[in-house]
Amino acid sequence: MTDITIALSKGRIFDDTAPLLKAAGIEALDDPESSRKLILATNRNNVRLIIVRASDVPTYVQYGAADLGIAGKDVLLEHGGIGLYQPLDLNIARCRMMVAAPESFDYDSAVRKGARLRIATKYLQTAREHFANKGMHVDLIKLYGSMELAPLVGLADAIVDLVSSGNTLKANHLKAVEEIMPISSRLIINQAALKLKRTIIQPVLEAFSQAIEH
Ligand code: PRT
Ligand code: MG
Repeated sequence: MTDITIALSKGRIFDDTAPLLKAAGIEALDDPESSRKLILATNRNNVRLIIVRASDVPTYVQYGAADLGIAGKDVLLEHGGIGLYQPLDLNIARCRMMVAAPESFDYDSAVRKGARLRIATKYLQTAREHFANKGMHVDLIKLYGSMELAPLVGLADAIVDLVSSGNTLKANHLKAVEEIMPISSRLIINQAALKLKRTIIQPVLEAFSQAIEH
């Protein structure tokens, strides 16, 4: 069997990956924004795309349900990367993982005083490691989205979330108080698939590598 399946999420990752796929000679026959199909055929009869939630991409690739995938570093850190080969930073869907708090909150002084902060986030692993490295004791509250709301209604003192333009923070009277790390998306490959399907995967890898903007 020499077919390959590539797992992608729609939205910014699909949009930023389409030019890279095109450079590798791969074009989807349907637009995932308008089509309800979860399996998209491409112009190449040996390549198909599957559309999954961004945070599910590593799972599909880990178990070999997809051979390749594109996932944010934020998602990969939470997943742990088991069974995945991560050969390329694609430098797409870039943003920053930040700690943010209400404009009126004096985060630096709370940290200096050793206050025990409540932090809401969907990125538990990343947040746990960040605050442990700072020697801070925090209570982490797991959320699945709209983290910006949590400090506004007293659920948390601060949040750990992704920021790109900063407009969402501003609209909710929050400010970034600490940068945790820059984030971009990576190509991930199932380790067994790379060995078994190298003749199809290797040219895709090379085309992506040529097409990446540095
Ligand atoms: O949306 P869904 O719940 O399905 O999943 P998702 O949010 O994980 O997926 P998606 O497609 O929104 O994001 C996919 C990947 O894009 C993420 O895993 C990141 O690696 C990357 N990315 C880049 C971002 C952003 N920029 C980003 N700004 N992901 C999310 N955001 C959100 C952020 O969480 C915040 O709520 O956008 C908001 C802030 O944006 P600004 O521009 O107002 O600062
Ligand atoms: Mg989203």
